[in-house]
Amino acid sequence: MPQLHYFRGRGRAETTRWMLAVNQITFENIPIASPRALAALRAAGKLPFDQMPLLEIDGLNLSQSSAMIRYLARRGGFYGETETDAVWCDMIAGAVADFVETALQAAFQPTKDVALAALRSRFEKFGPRFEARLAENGSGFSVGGSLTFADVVLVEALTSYLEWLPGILADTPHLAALQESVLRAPGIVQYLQSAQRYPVTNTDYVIDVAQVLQRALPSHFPDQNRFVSVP
Ligand SMILES: N[C@@H](CCC(=O)N[C@@H](CS)C(=O)NCC(=O)O)C(=O)O
Repeated sequence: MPQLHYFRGRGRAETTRWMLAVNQITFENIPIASPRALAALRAAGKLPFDQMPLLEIDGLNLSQSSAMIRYLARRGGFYGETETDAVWCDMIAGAVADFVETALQAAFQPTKDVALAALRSRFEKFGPRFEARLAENGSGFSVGGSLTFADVVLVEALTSYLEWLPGILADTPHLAALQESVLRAPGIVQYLQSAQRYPVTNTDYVIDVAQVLQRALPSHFPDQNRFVSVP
């Protein structure tokens, strides 16, 4: 069974989980919960760039979430029909990577207001562009006439935004419709209801990451260097 090695949370592994789900591939989350577990993973020689997530699938050790989602897109036929579709998928997925970064960082911000302001501003930049793309494409999907990985990662990102800013899709009906349709897609429905779906990222996750990586916490935390290893 494919194994996904990562911290105990969504983070940079979450797009891969959604792509495994939409491919209806059963997988196992392997939580890396201590510096020792991370050291063992590093020692196993499976991390080409010394980073997580790691996806073990089809006899491959995949690094870089952008490569994982594309591998799974090709594997499952979620990369569009033509070269033009494929490059649109890549463009949209690239924009989504820029867009979702603010959501990935939200729990690391000093206050909820700071996080919300950053999310609002990022949505104001990208939301209308994604909406326009959907309107122009006209099929209900962002590329071609069927679901692609661009839609999956876009809805994964929107789902995170909505957890912080419910109602943010009120003025973007095409995005709201895409959101609904992807959340109903076979595989995604089951994944989101499963124990493999980690809860909304919060400060426990921020602490967990610092503890595993033995690095400093964000500066607003008390005793911010509590996990930093002293050589
Ligand atoms: N672009 C990479 C980023 C990977 C990354 O930054 N991983 C972090 C955890 S989220 C990591 O392993 N950091 C430890 C290190 O770089 O030593 C991806 O999307 O997979």
